[in-house]
Amino acid sequence: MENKKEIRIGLVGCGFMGRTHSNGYNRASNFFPDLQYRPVLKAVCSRNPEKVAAFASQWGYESTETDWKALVAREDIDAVDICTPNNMHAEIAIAAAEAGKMVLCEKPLARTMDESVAMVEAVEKAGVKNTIWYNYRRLPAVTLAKQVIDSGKLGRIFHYRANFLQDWTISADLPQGGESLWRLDANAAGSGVTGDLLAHCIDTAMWLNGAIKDVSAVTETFIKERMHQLSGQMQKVAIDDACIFHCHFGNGSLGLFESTRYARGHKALYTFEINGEHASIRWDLHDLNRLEYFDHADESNVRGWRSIHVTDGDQPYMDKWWVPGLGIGYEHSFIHQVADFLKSLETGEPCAPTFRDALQTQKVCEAVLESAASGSWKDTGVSGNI
Ligand code: SOE
Repeated sequence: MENKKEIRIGLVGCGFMGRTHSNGYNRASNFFPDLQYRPVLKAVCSRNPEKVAAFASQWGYESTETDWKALVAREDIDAVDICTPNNMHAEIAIAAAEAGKMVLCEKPLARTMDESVAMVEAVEKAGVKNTIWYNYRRLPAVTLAKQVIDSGKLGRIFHYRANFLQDWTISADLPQGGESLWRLDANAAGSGVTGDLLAHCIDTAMWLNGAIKDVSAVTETFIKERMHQLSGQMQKVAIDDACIFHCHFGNGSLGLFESTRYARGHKALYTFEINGEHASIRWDLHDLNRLEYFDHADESNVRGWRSIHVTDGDQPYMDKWWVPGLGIGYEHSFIHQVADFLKSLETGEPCAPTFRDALQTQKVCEAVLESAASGSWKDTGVSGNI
C-alpha cells in the first residue's frame, strides 16, 4: 500500500452513478493488487448538505462540498469524476480540465454536439487524462466478443443487431425532471433513449464493428405531456421515448438498433448479435457472464450455438476474481473501468473511450435524432476504427 501512488478523487453527484463509481474506486485496489496507483476518495460534492454527508460516510469520502466549483478548485484533488445529470457535464468537465485535473465523466459525453466538441477541446488543450464511463465494454463476455471479432473468426461481418429495452416510464402519472427523473427532461438529459440507452449500444457497436457511416431513424414520444417535478406544471415531453434506426457500417455490414422505455416486461434488456460469414456471436445483459457463439466450421452433426460461461482465468478480467465457474455482476464493469483507468496512468496510454472516442458516439446519436426529425438518411461523419 505504502508504495502506491495516490490518485485523489473528487466525485460530483451522488445518485445511482455516484454509487457505481464509488464502489469501483473502493474495490479496484483489492482485486487488482498489482496496480501502481491507488484511488483515494478525497471529496464528494452535491448541493444537499445532508445527502452529501450521508453519502460520504457510506462510501468513505474524506470530505464533502456543496459547490462543484469549490471541489474543482481544491489542490488536493487530482481527478474530477462527473456523475451529475447530463446538463452539467460540459461546464464541470471544462472547468476541471482548465484547472489541470484529470476528468472522468459518466456517459453520454454531453447533451449536444456543441457541448461535446467544447469538452474534447478543453481536455486536449489542457493535456489531461480523460475517459467516459461506457461501462459495458468492460464486462468480460463483451471484451471476449471483441477478442473473438478481432481474431477474424467471424470472417466478413454482415449484420450487427442491438436492443436496449426498458419499461419504467409507461405510467403517464410519472413526472418528468428533478431528482431521479431528470432523464425524462430534455433540458437536463438532452435526449431520451437515444442519448441514455442507444449511446451504450452505439459505443459497443463501433468498438466491436467499426464506424457507423449513415443512419435512418424513427423516434416516438408516447406520453406527450407530464407534470414537471420541480415546477408542478404540466409540460410538453421533449425526449424520445423510443427510437429505432438502421445503418451502414464502414465495413459494409448492416446495423439494426432499437431502444425504448415502453417494452413492458423488460427492465434493462441490452442485447447484441453479430452475424459473420463463418461465425456469429450474441450477448444478453440479463445473462451477462455468457457469450453465445456459433461456429460454422464445427462438424455438422454437433454444430450449434455454444453458451460460453465467461468465468475462467484465461478470459478477460476473470483471473482477478473468484475461481472458474463463479460469476460476476453489473458493478464489476465499473471496477474494471477504474482498474483500466489506473493502469493507463502507469502506461501513459489513453483510457478508452476517451472524450474524443465518445464524440464519435455523440455524432451518431445526433445523426439519429436529425434523421428521425427530417425523415431522411443522415451521414454521421464518423470513419475509421473507434
Ligand atoms: C437508465 O435507466 C439507465 O440507468 C442508464 O442511464 C444507464 O446508463 C444504463 O446502463 C442503465 O439504465
